[in-house]
Amino acid sequence: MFRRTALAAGLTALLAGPAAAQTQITIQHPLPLNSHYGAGATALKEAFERAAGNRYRVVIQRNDNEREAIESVQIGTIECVITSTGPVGNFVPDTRNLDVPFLFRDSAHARGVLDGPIGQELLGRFNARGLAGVAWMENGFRHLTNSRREVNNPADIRGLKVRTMENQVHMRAFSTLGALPTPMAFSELVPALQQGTVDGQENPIPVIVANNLNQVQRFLTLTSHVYSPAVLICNPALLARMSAADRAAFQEAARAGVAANRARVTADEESGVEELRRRGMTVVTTVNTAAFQEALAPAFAEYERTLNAALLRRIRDWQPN
Ligand code: EAX
Repeated sequence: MFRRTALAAGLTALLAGPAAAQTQITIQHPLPLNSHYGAGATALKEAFERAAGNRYRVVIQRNDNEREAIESVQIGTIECVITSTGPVGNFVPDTRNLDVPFLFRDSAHARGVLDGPIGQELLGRFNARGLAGVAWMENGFRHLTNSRREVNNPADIRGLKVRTMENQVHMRAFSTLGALPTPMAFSELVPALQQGTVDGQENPIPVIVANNLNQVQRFLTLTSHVYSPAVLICNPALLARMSAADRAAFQEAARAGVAANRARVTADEESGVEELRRRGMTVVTTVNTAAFQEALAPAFAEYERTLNAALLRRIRDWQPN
């Protein structure tokens, strides 16, 4: 009996011909799956696997060292990464313009700029660096936390050891405010806060909530000092190997990922502050933004000299249609 079934199964496989090879696409990102990056990656996975009829399998992995993950995409050991622009300026310098504090008025301004010609132009700059910029996702507006004292105005930041991303624009801003910026990968952040190597850090509410940074930080000030874009970057060879139809389906799936990511950021920003208060953080909600902008004047002058002043003006002048 078994012999006949085995034979039958063998014959069917033979007649069906070789099983359609499934291509695996690994997407890494630095946050828990239950996060705004996880939401984006999952929506992309579901949409693309559905569109590509299982010829592709998207695998989502956590790697909380964004720079390392970008390097892996560049050499092709993984296919894609969702990363903040934190370390991206080290690969694609033009993206540093997006990291200027107080550049974006609000999320609508940022999303509008990134979804428009400026955003597309900047994505085009990745090719020259052996990377493919696929879509702009979102991390959110960054806020300052620390374990030493309440921060109500720029003077309160003086002398604080603040972890920044590996980002020269952000480091320049914090040193201008009199803080001691310490650049490090996200993977090193929590141990550094626990050991007191640094007093504080800055991140969007969705990141602070998803990583329980309230466990290692006591004070939160809603500085909204900089908008933090995220970007889906892939290995160019992956896209080149795809058929035109699959590439279009992948781009469409990336758009679904962007929508899910941004919706999650909006939801986390709406509920996150109360959640962090509930978890015991002391939250300063009213911040004298003009005082921070004034204190950053020397840094702004330097950005106008060292970054792309014309691009910064185009971004500031952007208005919805
Ligand atoms: O992209 O490193 C950071 O603080 C980033 O905001 C985090 O990795 C999410």
